[in-house]
Order: sequence, then C-alpha cells, then structure tokens
Amino acid sequence: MSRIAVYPGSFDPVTYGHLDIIQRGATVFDHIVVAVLNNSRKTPLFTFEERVALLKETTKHIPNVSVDSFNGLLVDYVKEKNLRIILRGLRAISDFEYELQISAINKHLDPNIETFFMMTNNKYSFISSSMIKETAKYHGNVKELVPESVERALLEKYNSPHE
Ligand code: COD
Repeated sequence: MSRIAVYPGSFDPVTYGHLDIIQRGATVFDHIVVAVLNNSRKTPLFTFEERVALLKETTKHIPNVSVDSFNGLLVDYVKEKNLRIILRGLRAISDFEYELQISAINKHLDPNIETFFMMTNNKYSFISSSMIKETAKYHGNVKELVPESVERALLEKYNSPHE
C-alpha cells in the first residue's frame, strides 16, 4: 500500500521552511501532494497561479512530489483523492495551538483522516511567508530564506507600480 501525504497550505510564497518539510517528507512518504488553497480568506500577495508556478519550479527536482490545488474544505479534497494523510510543519508553540485546532476539526469532519507533523529544521524555524513578504517589501535581504525564483518574484511584486 503506497503512503501518499497531502501537504496543504497557502504558500504565499513558498519558502525554504516549506521546501524543507517537502524534501524531508518525500523521504518518509512514497509521494507528497503539495495542495495550494485557492479560495483563501486572506488576500494573498501572489495569485493562485503564481503560487502554484513557484511551487512547481522549486520542487521539480524531487521526483515523488506533485503540486495540486483545492477549494473549500481540505478534508473534502483529501477524501476526493482517496487519500487520508495530511502533513503539516511545526515551528513554535504558536503554531501548535492553530495546528491542534485544525487537525481536530479535520478529524471531526472525517475520522479516517490522520495528520502528521514534522518539526521545523532549526535553520528555518523563524521563516514564515508573512515575514518574508514584510522583509522584501522594505528591501531587506531574503536570499537565504527563499529560492532565487521566489526572491525574483518578490522583487517584481514590490517594484511594480501597483504595489
Ligand atoms: N518550518 C516548518 N514548517 C513551516 C515553516 C517553517 N519555516 N513555514 C511554514 N510551515 C508549515 C506551516 O506550519 C504549515 O503546516 C505549512 O507549512 C503551510 O503553511 P502556510 O502558512 O503556507 O499555510 P497555512 O497554514 O495558511 O494553510 C492553512 C490551510 C490552507 C491548510 C487551511 O486554512 C485549510 O485547510 N483551509 C481550507 C478550509 C478548511 O478545510 N479549513 C479547516 C476547517 S475550518
């Protein structure tokens, strides 16, 4: 039986923190489906298409990783794909409370679903997409925090006359 995990998120944008979880997850599970939420409550900086494209570009070297998207409830997406494992990353206590809540509601909605957590890599424990955006907005250096393609995309966003 092959073990396929869904790694869901906003990925606005993908960081080395996310990529570390994907990379390590891909050594534990047979396949990782990175699932990008399309209809977020928050207004993302990057469009849905841009977030998916950056994820595809930055994970293309890992053969057992694919990128997909979902709308609505995560449990419905996971069920529809005939899967049952959700993979999430944990950084600090602040993540724990939120993650505990969403894993509990997901379990309530579908008892067949199991959420697995991977601890952050110490090197990337302080990285979040929101901090990356704020740093890039004020022209701080994000070089070691995101891949080059993401750094370029951030530069374009914040140098564009619409921002
Ligand atoms: N190190 C380790 N892990 C990290 C790091 C890092 N530096 N940075 C982020 N992560 C982890 C996060 O902890 C998370 O597990 C994952 O990477 C993705 O993070 P984000 O921030 O891109 O994505 P989120 O947390 O905004 O994604 C939330 C979902 C989209 C999964 C959630 O809102 C959802 O499922 N929405 C659909 C509606 C639904 O079903 N809701 C639940 C019932 S109410």
